[in-house]
Amino acid sequence: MFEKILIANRGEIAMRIQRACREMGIKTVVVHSEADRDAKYVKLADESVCIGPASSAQSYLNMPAIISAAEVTDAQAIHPGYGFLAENADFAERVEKSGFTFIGPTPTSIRQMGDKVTAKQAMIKAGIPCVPGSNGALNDDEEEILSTARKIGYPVIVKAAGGGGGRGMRVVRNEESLLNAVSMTKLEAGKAFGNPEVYMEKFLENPRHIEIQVLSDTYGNAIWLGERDCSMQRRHQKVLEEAPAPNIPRRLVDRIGDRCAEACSKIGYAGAGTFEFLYENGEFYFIEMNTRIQVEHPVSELITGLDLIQEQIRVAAGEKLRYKQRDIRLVGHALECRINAEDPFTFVPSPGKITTWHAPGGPGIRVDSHVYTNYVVPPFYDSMIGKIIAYGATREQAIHRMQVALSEMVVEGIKTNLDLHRTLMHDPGFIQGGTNIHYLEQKLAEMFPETGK
Ligand code: MV4
Repeated sequence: MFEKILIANRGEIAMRIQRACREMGIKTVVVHSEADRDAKYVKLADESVCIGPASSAQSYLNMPAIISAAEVTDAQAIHPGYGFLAENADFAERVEKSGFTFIGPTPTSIRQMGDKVTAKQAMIKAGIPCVPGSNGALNDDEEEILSTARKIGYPVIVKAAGGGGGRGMRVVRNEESLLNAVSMTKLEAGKAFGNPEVYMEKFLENPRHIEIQVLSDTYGNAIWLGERDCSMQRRHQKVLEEAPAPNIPRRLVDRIGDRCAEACSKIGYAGAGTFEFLYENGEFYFIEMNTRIQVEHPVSELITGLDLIQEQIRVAAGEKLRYKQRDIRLVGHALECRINAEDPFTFVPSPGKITTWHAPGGPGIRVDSHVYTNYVVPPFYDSMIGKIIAYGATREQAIHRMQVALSEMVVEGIKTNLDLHRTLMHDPGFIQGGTNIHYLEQKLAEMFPETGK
């Protein structure tokens, strides 16, 4: 096992990785920007290295600075967390070439999944159901593009191979607007991702976003750790996640989960990962695979009893998976509310000094956060300041526990989305379960018709 791991991230996930390491007796090095110098998790680490100014480009995205920090502190492995360099294949490659272990899948896997066209081709080959669409990237033949869309049937969606997470896509509802939409998406994709390739899919109007958590080792063993429902989102930012997904027949989820684990072995995937699906009318359709640990990983931890960060570290250290699929039992229900420092009406980030931070507790309540009273939320990074995760034997119990936790939680000095969560926990649609990806935006439009949000 590693003796020392460098954490190439900040905020709650830096704190989360540090806790996992300390429990395993692994020393930690935290790299930080000048803006994060005084954060408590930086002081809690065994060592810390300032790698640059506040701007992410010069600190958390600064590959040479991070690798130098690993060299000077004699760390053996680098955990990238999520965001920043977590899904950067070049970074993973440079980490490995410098003699360190990248805690995550191979650069080849990251690259394969980073290109949504090669990802989809790999999934089709591995027997994962995908959204009907073009066979690979579109070429320049206009007649062929038109006939592909005709075969799929309108509406279609044109997506950039280099996109993902909602970036670089266009819905096309009729043949008249298709060719222009394709050229526009190509042009934008070339500029934004350095790759003008686009592909086409049937556009699903009202799907749910269901994802499967997987974990595999470097010996071809792979398991899946239940699903998460991440449909409650606004502008591609998840707000609330839960596991298991309510109101989906168990046999359907089990079947897709088994396929995902099988696919991991087939494609030689090693590490933690997430298969993203759209779920509509009783069918799952693969859209993307994430090759990182995700923000919402705690809900999977609570229903499986695993520590996903520790398992990532074990797999990266070359250990065999400690669990077979039959060892995995999904027990109970978990919800996660993301607490953001933001204006509750405009959703504009609200950085500044937290004058009161009172976190909830009690049975089944977990709070993953790096903040505290008098912490100053810097304006340079993501506005998420923590997560409340509630676990219960049933969904109903998890909701009740989350309601109580949200009523206890006090954050003063900055604006937050706590009231939105309090509203959602009593929302009839949410309580019934199984809302689609448009539900929250529609609800917000009804709540605040004048703001147009
Ligand atoms: C889609 C879709 C409908 N049909 N693909 C958005 C993020 C990226 N991961 C894929 N996305 C979508 N792809 C087809 N064929 C609708 C979305 C989508 C969406 C997906 C998941 C969660 C939130 C979303 C919000 C808007 C659109």
